[in-house]
Amino acid sequence: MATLDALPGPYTFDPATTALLVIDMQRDFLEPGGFGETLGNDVGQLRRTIAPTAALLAACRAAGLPVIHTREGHLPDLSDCPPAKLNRGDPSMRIGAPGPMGRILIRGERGHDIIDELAPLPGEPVVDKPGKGAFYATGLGELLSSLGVVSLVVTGVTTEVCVHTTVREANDRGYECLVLSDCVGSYFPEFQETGLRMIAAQGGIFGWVASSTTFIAALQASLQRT
Ligand code: C5J
Repeated sequence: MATLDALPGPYTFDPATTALLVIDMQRDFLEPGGFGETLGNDVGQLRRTIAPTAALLAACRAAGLPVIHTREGHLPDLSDCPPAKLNRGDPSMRIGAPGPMGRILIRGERGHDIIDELAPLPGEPVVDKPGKGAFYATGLGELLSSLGVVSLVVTGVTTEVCVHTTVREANDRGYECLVLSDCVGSYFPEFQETGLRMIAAQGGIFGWVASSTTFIAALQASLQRT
């Protein structure tokens, strides 16, 4: 077992039953010239998560933790995209419209894929999700059950949208979620701060929050003891 300082209090996990979940580190959200930037967002707010997430991936892979990646996106015929999601925002910038890196949020398009810096290794599951949460309409729950996972270390973008929705879904399903503050990002600094505070509020209503260096130190110390 390992324990680390977190908010709202110590987080204890067993590396043997813990997985890393990396949410939607996709080109369209993170890369200059992608869909997110075209909407007027400052991708620098998300890109600061890349270096700490790369270090975290290396540490989790070395420790043998399962690493699971997700991507938000839809089938080319949009049959898995409800009208309520499709009909949002400027029609020229909607899901399925031609974007700077292919059709926006469509599976198989360049912008939909994960950035090169954090590319999944062969054999690491990539969960394609049509919703904001990673459990909705995916096989993630079954995958985690098959791996015996009870604790989730959650990273990715964006803090207040897909990270939050996934952590809430996971919390309702009984997973103990640790969100790493420097490995999650929002285009909006106030949402980043409040999103993290909301997770740890009220005694950890959705989970725990800590830095990636704190988590990596606890992981490595626990493995040295075994
Ligand atoms: C994610 C979004 N991944 N913000 N999507 O958070 O629309």
